[in-house]
Amino acid sequence: MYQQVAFDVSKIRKDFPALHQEVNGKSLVYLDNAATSQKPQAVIDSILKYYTTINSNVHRGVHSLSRQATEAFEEARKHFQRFINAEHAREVIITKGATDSINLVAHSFGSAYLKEGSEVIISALEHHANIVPWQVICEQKGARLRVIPLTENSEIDLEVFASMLNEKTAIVAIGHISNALGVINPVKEIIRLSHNNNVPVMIDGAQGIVHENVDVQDLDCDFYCFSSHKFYGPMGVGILYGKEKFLEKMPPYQTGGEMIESVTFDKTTYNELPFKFETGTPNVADVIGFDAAISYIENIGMEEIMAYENELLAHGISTLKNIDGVRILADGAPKAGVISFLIDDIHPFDAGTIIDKLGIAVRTGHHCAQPVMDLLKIPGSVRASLAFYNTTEEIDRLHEAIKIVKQMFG
Ligand code: 7TS
Repeated sequence: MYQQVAFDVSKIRKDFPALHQEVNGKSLVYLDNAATSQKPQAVIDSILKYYTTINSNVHRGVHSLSRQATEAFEEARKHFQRFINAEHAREVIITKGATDSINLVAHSFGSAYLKEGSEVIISALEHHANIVPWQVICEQKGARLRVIPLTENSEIDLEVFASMLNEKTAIVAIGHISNALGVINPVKEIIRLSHNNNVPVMIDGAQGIVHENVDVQDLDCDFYCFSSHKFYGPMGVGILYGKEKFLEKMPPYQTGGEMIESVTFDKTTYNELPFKFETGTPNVADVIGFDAAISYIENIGMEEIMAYENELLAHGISTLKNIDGVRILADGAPKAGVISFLIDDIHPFDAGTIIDKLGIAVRTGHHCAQPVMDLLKIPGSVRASLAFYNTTEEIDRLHEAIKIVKQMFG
């Protein structure tokens, strides 16, 4: 459907205006893509175009602008549906982001399906966004939150996981790719094992959608969520895919306008899917911007992106490992997009500060995944997270910066 172009990183970089600036007097090397990605001009243009032309509220106006905005919004939804290969557009709910999507599932699914003594399974690798909502709903319902331990290599221990599934398990909620370590979880196997026990699975795809080809029907996951802003789209928009059979039975998460069919002071009836879960005026401009981001990605091709990113990751790991005293976390585990590391016993924050002075953006700390850092008995790490617009030269700049950090603290 879309014309595929050969992968040409220098040409691609021209599409991202924010990459071409100096930070601290040096040309910027942006390696904090797991926190948020930079945006191609096509996305920025589409938002500008929306606000300068069809801006109006959706799903309610008979006037032309409102109809055009509604059409663009619903076309975007269909595009998201095709991109993840959901069976129906009504299974694609527009949210504010991955965190919002997970809260929706935890609270709405939790209120319909959790009872006293139920169990929810997550893993020790999760981002706080896939821990805290489950903790809260479990507390409210008298349910138990269980955590799959990791192997020595920081991978999910599948054997232990299989033994944890039982008739009390209400749901399994697992990240596709760990943001803190970059480990790719065996989500297909987790889903298979869970379904053998009639347990539904939610995948937190905030990092997964960025680095993997996601087909929700092939995965057979029951829920899959992600954020636009990590996937080259604007902030403030996310997607929750859910199987209709669950979404139909789940109560609304928030209430108000949009999500209703009819309101009287005696009784309110709810709108059909997906609107039952979309309360109030949505972020129309940024949904349209995310639509443009997906078109941009499709134009390059997910396969091409994945192949290039894997080469870059392999180059990064081997380059950084060459430096004496650099320890790469979860080394040897299957990984995508992330190199999380320590330099001697230098505190990650100190290292990050110097690396920033050299014009390189990396993240330091626990990366909102404090439990896995506790498990590894470290305060945090330095994390270089990659996008398809990064280059081997940029990795080499990071290599030089780490050597300078070592000299300064050595
Ligand atoms: N799940 C995972 C796996 C994540 O990496 C993140 C954000 C979230 C959920 C939450 O996404 P949000 O868009 O709702 O904020 N991860 C990071 C990170 O690694 N650095 O900053 C944010």
